[in-house]
Amino acid sequence: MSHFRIGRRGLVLGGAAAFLPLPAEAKENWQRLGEDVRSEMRWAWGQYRARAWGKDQIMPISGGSESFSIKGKHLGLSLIEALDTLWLMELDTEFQDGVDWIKGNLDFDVDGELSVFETIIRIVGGLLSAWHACGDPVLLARAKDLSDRLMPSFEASPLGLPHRYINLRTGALRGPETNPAEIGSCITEFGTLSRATGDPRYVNAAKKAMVSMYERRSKIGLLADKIHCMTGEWKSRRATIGPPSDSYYEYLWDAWQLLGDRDCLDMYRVCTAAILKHQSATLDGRLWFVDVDFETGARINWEQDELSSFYGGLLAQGGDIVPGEAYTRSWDRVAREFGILPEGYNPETGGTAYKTNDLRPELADAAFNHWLLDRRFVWREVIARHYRAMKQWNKAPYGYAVMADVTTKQQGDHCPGYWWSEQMKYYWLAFADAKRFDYKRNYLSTEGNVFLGLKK
Ligand code: IFL
Repeated sequence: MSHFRIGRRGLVLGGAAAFLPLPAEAKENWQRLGEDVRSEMRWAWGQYRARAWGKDQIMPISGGSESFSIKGKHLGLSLIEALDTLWLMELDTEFQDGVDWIKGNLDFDVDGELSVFETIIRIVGGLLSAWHACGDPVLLARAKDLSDRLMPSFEASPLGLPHRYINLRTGALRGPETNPAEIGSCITEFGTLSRATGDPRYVNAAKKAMVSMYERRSKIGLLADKIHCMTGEWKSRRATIGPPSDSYYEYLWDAWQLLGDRDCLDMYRVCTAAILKHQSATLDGRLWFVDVDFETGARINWEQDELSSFYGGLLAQGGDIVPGEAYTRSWDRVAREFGILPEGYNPETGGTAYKTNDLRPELADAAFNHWLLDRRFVWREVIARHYRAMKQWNKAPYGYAVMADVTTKQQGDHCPGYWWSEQMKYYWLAFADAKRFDYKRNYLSTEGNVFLGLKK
């Protein structure tokens, strides 16, 4: 595999043949599909602007709003998540409107508790990518202020493992029992912040947490999914590539891609080899990654979490193209069988493990990564299917909605913040040949925030 330090999702293409469209590809009007995505984004933003401006989340069926984390207190979550997507789509009036709201209203001096992990990937990341887009120093200052309020969670542990929750004003900590994803998914946000401010404290804290986690792997190289952040004692035996471990593996790779961190690359290789050896399993010709005991490798069950479907794209980025593609194809088949992906799937029964659909981006994310690597039509098709299914089933009167039951297609009155940052961006970038995106050198975070590759 190539170790060029090109963006996480970028690549050097292998000759002009890679660009020649197949007949079926030529039939699809990709530009028009891209325009359709942009027009849906503009419509949804208009609904948010009119009914939930500055609120964390719009309720897309009732037109109400809901806070994300602190009851009754809003931090403009959806607005912040949307910004770089709007900028990439050249929706500049909307983008500036959002930036102005942040400058006039966003204040983190709040007596309330937030998830350290969610706050970093969504709010710190959203502010940093918007700052990259427009260079407004207020956005960087807000990202720094928020990160400074989160830092005590890393500093309180002798092992450098953050507590799960922190009070933004008092710094009070809660949630010492934590997991790989919440410990180890901040090095690209904090690395970007350290680069921008010249203060290495952020990236050092993120790296220490990742290494500390890694050092606790079992003899067969696997991590369990619950750990005490003060003692380092494991509190579960389950190894999974899904939640709550998923983005730990993603960020080992990402630290190499964005920051050129060789230690993280080495850790990625060791973890990936162990996962491929002990967790991959084939059933009826389809590849899955099963949950296993982290010390013995014994399978726990066959159930699959939709959140794991990002993993095929990550494997391909790391050079494990064959299992990566096979795994993404397994998930695409599930999406085709149900019309839309359920939160959980059981390959043994062929039925759902959880019936909901949380308006998730992971399959589009994986296909986007495959497409950036090889530009094959098949991945664009996967993304187009994902988009069309979402438009058909998740569209509600005032935005896009989760689904309470994929078998009955009954919607739920909730639109998660990541919707604004992730799939709408992946669709747009995959279909529209976006002028403002560098398709060769780029980096998108686990939340889809672009820290490298915005073209002015
Ligand atoms: O916050 C999102 C992000 O992609 C992540 N996990 C889950 C969310 C999307 O499903 O890391």
